[in-house]
Formats: sequence, C-alpha cells, structure tokens
Amino acid sequence: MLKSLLIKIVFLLPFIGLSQDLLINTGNRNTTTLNGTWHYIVDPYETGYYNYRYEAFDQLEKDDLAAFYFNYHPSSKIERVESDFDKSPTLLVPGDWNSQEDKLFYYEGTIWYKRSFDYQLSNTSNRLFLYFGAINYKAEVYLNGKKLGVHEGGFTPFNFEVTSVVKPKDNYLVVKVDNKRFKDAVPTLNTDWWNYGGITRDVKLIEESSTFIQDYKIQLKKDVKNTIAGFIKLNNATGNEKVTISIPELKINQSFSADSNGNVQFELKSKKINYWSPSSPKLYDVYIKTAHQTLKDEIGFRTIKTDGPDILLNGKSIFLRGICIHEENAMRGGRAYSEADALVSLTWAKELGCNYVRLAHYPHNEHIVKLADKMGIMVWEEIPVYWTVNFSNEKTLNNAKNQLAEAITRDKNRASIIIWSMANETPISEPRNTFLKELIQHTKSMDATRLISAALEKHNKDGVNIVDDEIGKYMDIVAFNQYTGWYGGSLEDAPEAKWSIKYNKPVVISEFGGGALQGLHGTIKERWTEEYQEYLYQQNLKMIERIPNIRGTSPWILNDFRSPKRVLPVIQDGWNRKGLISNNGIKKKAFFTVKEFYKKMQQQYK
Ligand code: GCB
Repeated sequence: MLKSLLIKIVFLLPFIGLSQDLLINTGNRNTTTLNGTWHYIVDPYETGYYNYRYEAFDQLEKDDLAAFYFNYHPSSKIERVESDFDKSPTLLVPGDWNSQEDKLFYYEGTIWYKRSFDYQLSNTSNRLFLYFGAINYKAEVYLNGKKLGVHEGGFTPFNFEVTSVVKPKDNYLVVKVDNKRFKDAVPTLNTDWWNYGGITRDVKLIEESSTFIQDYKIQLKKDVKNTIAGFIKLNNATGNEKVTISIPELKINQSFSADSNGNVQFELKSKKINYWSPSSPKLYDVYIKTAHQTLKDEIGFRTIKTDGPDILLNGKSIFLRGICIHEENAMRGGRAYSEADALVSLTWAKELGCNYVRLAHYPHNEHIVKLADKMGIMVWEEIPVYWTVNFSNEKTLNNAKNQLAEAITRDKNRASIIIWSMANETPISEPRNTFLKELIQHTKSMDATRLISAALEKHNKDGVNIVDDEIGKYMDIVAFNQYTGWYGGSLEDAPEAKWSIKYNKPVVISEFGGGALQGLHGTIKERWTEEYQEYLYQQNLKMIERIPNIRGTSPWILNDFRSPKRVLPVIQDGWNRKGLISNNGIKKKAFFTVKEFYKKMQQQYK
C-alpha cells in the first residue's frame, strides 16, 4: 500500500510543476515558430484525458495508449485505436477556434491540438524552450508523450524547457486546451465578452546556450530622471559571469559581475536622456551582453507619478485622452493576435486623438504593447479580476497573482505601460478588499515604478455620486465606470451631477458610454440610434469635465465587440454595440464627439 503510494508520488512529481521561469523579449531571441496549421480533435467528454472510471490517464501508473497525447497509431490492421490526429481537421495557430469553424462558434470545452516538428540543436550543449504567448483557458502540454506541465489563465505567456525531451526528427507536440468557465477561475463564470478558446497567441521554440539571459528590468529608477536602474537575471548561472549593459546613444557601456544566483542589480547615471512621451516616443537600442549572448531591446525612459490631483509624465501634468479596447479584430472576427491587428486598433485610437488606451479586461498580446511603445500611446494594463471572482478562495487569489506576475514580467520594460490595474467593478466586501490589497502588494514588490489603479465601486445617495470605496486608499489613480444615461440617470441632468470623491488623487473615468447600431438613425430620444449615442456622449462629456480632479477618460469602447450576453435581435445579435466604431469599421457619430473633446483637452494640457 505504502509502496504503491510512494511510486505514485514519485511518478506524479513531474506533473505538478507549473510552467518554468518565464523568458522575456522572445521576439529578439533565437526562435523557430510553431505557428501554422495544427490538427485538432474536439473532445467535449475529455475521452482523450480520462479513462472510463474517470481517472486521468496522465495520473495512472501505467501508460494507456488511449490517451490522446500519445498520438498513437495502430501497428496492425486489427488493432483498435479510436483517435487519429493526422486524419483530423486543422486550425490555424495563433487563433481562436470559435471564429475559424462555424460549429465551434459557441464551443466551450476541450480541444486537443497536435503538430509535429523536427529540431536539431545548433550546439549539443544548448537548451531548448517551448513558449506559448497564451492559451485560453487551461493548457496541458505534452511533448513526445511526456507531460511538460499545466498552465491556467488565458492571457499570459508561459514556457517549458524541452531539452531532454526533444529529438532531431518527428517530435509530436500535443496540447489539451480547455476553455470551460469555472466559478473559482479568473475570470469567473460571468463576463461581458466572448470566451474565445484555443492557442490564441504565437507558439515558438527558443534555443539558448546553457547559461542565458532570462529576464531583466531596465527602466528609470522610480521618480529619478537621471538614473536607469533594474536587474538582470541569468538562468543556470555558475557565478561571476560578466554582464554588460550598453546603450550606445547614451554612451552607456558598463559591466557587472553576476552573483552566484545569476543576478545583477544595477544603477546607471545619464544626464542626456530624451524622455519617452506620446509626442516624442523615443526608444533606445539597449544591448545586454554575456560571454554567450547579446540580447537587444528597444526601451523608452520616462517617469510617471502623481501629485495630488495631477498625473505627471516626466514631471509634466497630463490628461489621459483614452479609449477602451478589447483584444478583438472586429472586422475579421475573433481574437486579435498580430502586430497588424494591433495597428488597426491603435491607428483608430490615434485618429480619435488618444494619447492613452485601456487594454480591457485582461493582458493583451505583446505586439500591441510594443506597438504602443513605438506609436507613443500610454497604456493601462489589467488582469481579469472582473465582477464576482471568488474573493474568498485562496486558489483564486494565487491564480490572479500568477497572471499578474506573468503580465508584469513580460511587460515591465515597456515605457507605454503607466498603469497596472488590479480589477474591474468588483463588489465591496472584506474578502474582496483583502484580495485586492494582496494584488497591490504583489505588484509593488515586482514593479514600484508604475501607477496602481482599478475600476472601483461607487454609489449614489440623495442625488450625489459618491466614490468612497475603501480600496481607493491604496490606489494612485481613482478610477470608476460611469454609465449615466445608459444603465441609469438622466442625460438632461448629467452636466449638473454632484460628486463626492473621498480621495485627493487624479480621477479617471475608466468607462462610460452607451450602445448604437451603426446606420440606425432617429432622434436623441430613441435608444440604439447613433443620435442617442451622440447625445449621450455630449452630455456625459459635459458632466465629466466638471468632476473634481478629473485627469482622464477611456470611453467604452473603440469597436463593437462580441458578447454572448447581448442577445437583442436585429440590434445586437451577439454584439455589444457600445463601440464608437462598428464591427465593419464604420465610425458612428459619437466618434467625432469624443474627437472634438480630445482636441480641446489637448489644447488645455499643452
Ligand atoms: C461595464 C464592464 C464592461 C461591460 C460594459 C457594458 O461596466 O466593465 O466589461 O462590457 O460595462 O457594456 O455594460
């Protein structure tokens, strides 16, 4: 009995490990893409994962070749094998399955993906990593029949080392992707967006030498304009490696010696920095060098802080002229995943007059953040702690922390990101406050240089809008969503609305707006018309201008986006219609109302 338990524990050990330390800046490493066509098997009953006693195949002591991850083929004509990837259809990776196959449009459950590849390490002492930009929601990853691990969370990257598993020829990589929703997951069961499933972002192999640069932070020291500070982390360090940071344009070229864990902490002085800002999004070529590797990045340097009601970018007070964006290419349909997709959204944002975007409601792909750096657009990045996640469950908290950590790890060198947002419209309670405080602490421990916010709760008493959410104490920016004239409140009275905001901090309206079907016209008294939406924006903007300490807005939302909650025939048909732009790329009248307002704000904050 004891012996069999021990065998089980030893056997299960490799399965317990989550993804290994995340490699950053994968775009500039030695990579081989695994994007392309992958075979897939739809498996709503998880037949390839559980036997008929509902025991997971990968937890059994003895291999059962019925498990799909063995990619097993019959060795004779008489043998019974009830799956075959090679005869199964294909999906494109990256990409959600819902928008590639009609029959998968509403599908929530397991789909198995498989692709084969050959790989020859260029040097036998090198190491190989398998990197996923994101898989929604839960991924179980197997290479050549061996389980590499599990990852939970649909919007952040993870990787596994595969050096000891990979072969020069005929590797088969099988991924079980499950996008079922769960009460205790992050996000929870209920959201107002489409639950796109699949391998939704880039997949790549990364080859590294045995010791390599895994992670680094190279940013201005908090609030100090002439000091670049941070860390470099080597993987598998043997101690005392020489690491050089070079920024030729700033005439910086300095070497450090890593400690026995492969860590370098550094500070570099420079007086001549051209600071990153929307009007001048200067990025410097930065090189990190070791004996085996030169890793390049393009990094902008800027300070961001608050002072009473002001947000100060490089010391200058700014107004955040924003727009909310979901990670969707509305025109093509489905999840956005490429730089080309990002360019569509950010070009519209620029045309609207934005200097800022809120990437709602989860970390978007890395392409858009990098493009924001280049285009000079500040970013609010958030995790899907949305509405009613289970705040009392420790596993839920750890999951949220893990997603937050993966997002910060990936994006902490992007000048565009000025705000880490913890949550959206979460109902106030003690467990919720404790949960958010933990997330804030976690964020600060990883990156104290950016501002912290969340879309907070507010209420109305005797005609006064009150923002006194206790968690506001811990925020750098007080943000809330305000749907006057849509979910309640009168548009006529909106400009005269009264406000009581407990905190003397910058206020950002993280959402406001209302729906309109593009092309539907009528009077300002008819809901769903472009005229109603336009009037709603006119009145809301008059209101917003008068909110004390107002320093920014991000209307809801750039484009109409898919939501299974939006079922009104003819008008919605599965789309949330609050876009300023339709799902065919046509601007609604309200787009121009916001554009006018932003012109004015740009003048005011010149
Ligand atoms: C909100 C949510 C957002 C919804 C939006 C709406 O407050 O934060 O996710 O999509 O309202 O359209 O109702």
